[in-house]
Amino acid sequence: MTDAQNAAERIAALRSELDAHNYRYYVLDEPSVPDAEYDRLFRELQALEADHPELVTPDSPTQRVGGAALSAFGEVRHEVPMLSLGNAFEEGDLLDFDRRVREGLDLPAGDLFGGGAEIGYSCEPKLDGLAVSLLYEQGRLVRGATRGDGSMGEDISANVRTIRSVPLKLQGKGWPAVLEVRGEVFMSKAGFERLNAAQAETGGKTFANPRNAAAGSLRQLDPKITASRPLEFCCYGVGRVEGIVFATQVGMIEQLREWGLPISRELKLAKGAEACLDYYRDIGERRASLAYEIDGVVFKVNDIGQQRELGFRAREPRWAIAHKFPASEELTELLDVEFQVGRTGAVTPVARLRPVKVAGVMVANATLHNMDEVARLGVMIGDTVIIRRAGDVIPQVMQVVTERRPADARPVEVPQCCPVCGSAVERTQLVKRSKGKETFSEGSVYRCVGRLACAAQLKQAIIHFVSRRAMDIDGLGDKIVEQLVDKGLVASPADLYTLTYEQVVELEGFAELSTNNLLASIAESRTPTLARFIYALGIPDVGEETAKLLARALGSLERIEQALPEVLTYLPDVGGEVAYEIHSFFEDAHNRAVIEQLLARGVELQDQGELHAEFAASTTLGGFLDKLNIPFVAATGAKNLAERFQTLEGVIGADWLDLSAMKGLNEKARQSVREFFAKPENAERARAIEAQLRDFGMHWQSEKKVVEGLPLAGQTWVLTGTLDVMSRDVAKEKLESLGAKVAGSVSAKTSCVVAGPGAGSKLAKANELGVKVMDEQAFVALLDGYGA
Ligand code: 9MJ
Repeated sequence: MTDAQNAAERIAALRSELDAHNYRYYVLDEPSVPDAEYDRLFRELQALEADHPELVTPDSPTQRVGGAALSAFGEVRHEVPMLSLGNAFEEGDLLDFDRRVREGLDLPAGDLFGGGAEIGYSCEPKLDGLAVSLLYEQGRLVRGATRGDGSMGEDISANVRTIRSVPLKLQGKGWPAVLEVRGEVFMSKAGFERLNAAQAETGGKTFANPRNAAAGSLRQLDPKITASRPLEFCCYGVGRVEGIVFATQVGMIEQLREWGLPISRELKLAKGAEACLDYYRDIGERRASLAYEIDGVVFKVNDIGQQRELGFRAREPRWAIAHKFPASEELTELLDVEFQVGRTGAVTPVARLRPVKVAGVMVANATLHNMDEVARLGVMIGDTVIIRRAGDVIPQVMQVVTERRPADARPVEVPQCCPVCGSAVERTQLVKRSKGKETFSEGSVYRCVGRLACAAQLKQAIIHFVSRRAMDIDGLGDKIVEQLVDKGLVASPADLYTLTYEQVVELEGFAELSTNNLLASIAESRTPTLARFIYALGIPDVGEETAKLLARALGSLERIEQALPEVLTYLPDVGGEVAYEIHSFFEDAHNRAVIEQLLARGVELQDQGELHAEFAASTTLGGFLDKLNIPFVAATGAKNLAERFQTLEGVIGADWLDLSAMKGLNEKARQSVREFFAKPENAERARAIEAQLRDFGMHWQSEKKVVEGLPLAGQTWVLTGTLDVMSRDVAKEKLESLGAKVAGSVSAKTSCVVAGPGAGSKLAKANELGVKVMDEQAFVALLDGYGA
């Protein structure tokens, strides 16, 4: 075989493998290989095509990147018009629609028992994006077009080709010679956030919402810009089709999925209008946790014969309807901006609005997050603003209608003194520690420095301290905490334990029985677990999970109090910032005094003692040296140092000759190592960290056993829900054997979430952040693939 024949075969094999991975990723939602493997195959294909340009075809996965920019879009005529949908806003509108459908089909309206003919409807969420048409001829994508006015649209072929979930070539078999697919191009909430953050950083245009971002990205004359935007596609119907007839709507969509087109995961068949309403309510409840924005749900008569019989009215099908969620954006006036003081002293701006009904709820306040957000919005008091209420979240100020700004609009200013206690308000500093240096920049948060001397912070601290998941003191509601603080009976959480009968019975709403009950539940709270106690302290950035982790890993309050920040960062999921928060909380004399008082007043921690140090797998000397942030010494340099000198003392004691004789460390780094350890405080600090790690039971591994080179090295996985085939512990072990870290919570840095049945908030979070999710079956297949 010639070289060219070899190349052609390999190219074909790579293309079909990449197509198959794409299909599993975008359509089946079951990634089969890690991104790194996909990228490797992709680069191999790119290299081969570069060597053999004659073998490049337009449907190759490499050809999505976008060609030359256009000066204008061409026009496209939709031979089958792209229709819009009629709307239902209330349940009654949907019942009317169902009645019209049954009348149109000459079906009985139902008997006395509510029976009669029930229509089957396909149900899907209504995506808030842009309708597009994709034309496939002989299974190849030949054209993409916008809806335009329904008869004439714009040719956006070059742009749709850049969307990874749009197949350039249909999969499987049996597709008709001509197939026009219709669906929505949209941007996930996570993709939108990422895009806006990147745009803000580079000084580009930011978008008000995912729909605008999707529209702005798709209607780009330069397809390279479109290619850089996180657009997605979901199909929900067909236009021109030659050589095949579909029997049902759901069957048709499922067939499209088999041909490689992404469809909604929420597609369902419902029998009758009541079942449609159940679907509407269910999706409505889950709306906030969906990964993308929707503005309602769409119902379509499932039987395509019946669709034909019903036909059209003006530009709307009689067989489909969009049931919209109540509008969730409104215009109102920003009357004032007040500043609230939170538990950690953060002084945050809150918008006071002229009350307005949004999605059925009166809204008078909205969050403004912080002063950076105020600046980003450019909002002034007196402005007309757009506010949005999404799901259950606090209403947000989305945008300012600057054209309506009154002449007397005033800027928003941070108070210099705390509005509650009068202490100074300081702007927080962001500290970045890197390579031995600390750099400071201004944070977006302002803080009241009054701490527990500030009534607002004290009240919030106590409300948190007594809450169910913390010390769990029953009968101490917010109003009572307020009274206790305002009357000066409680000036710190420790004072709860010296409250007397006489003091409590005097409070508003208290009598003998309720007083005794409250005092009993305070007494009962004296024996918390270590984890609850740590959580109750309200350390900034330490939630329940981190508190549990600290308690489990270090086993005693004393060890947690003494842990050095560098040591804390060895715990899974504890980053530098959190570690410094924990450390500085316990360094603070006032905090220590409160803890001592709590212990002196009878709080007795349970389950102390055991150390279960859950240190990350890669505790090597190289990793340790890397954490010291020696200037100019990167991870590989640190590893080489460790290999050469074997112990920390060896590195500290290395002289100039030893260092110059070593490979894998450049001149600058060598110099820097010497200078670093020449300072006694650095050497002492390194020794102290190492000693504490040993004290805490860290097992040191030899340099050879590092995870680098393992297939999942550098990745963080999260397991959630129940797993059937193996226990979580086994799954964790297997992942770790492949080099992955297994974490307890989902963040933007999570590589993949394995979700079994019953998965809840972690799955929702993953969807919200656009983190990859796989079920157990796909996970087992992946492990099999690696022989784990
Ligand atoms: C959206 N936007 O999700 C239709 N749509 O059907 C769904 N739009 C539609 N169907 C016919 N799911 C015209 C528009």
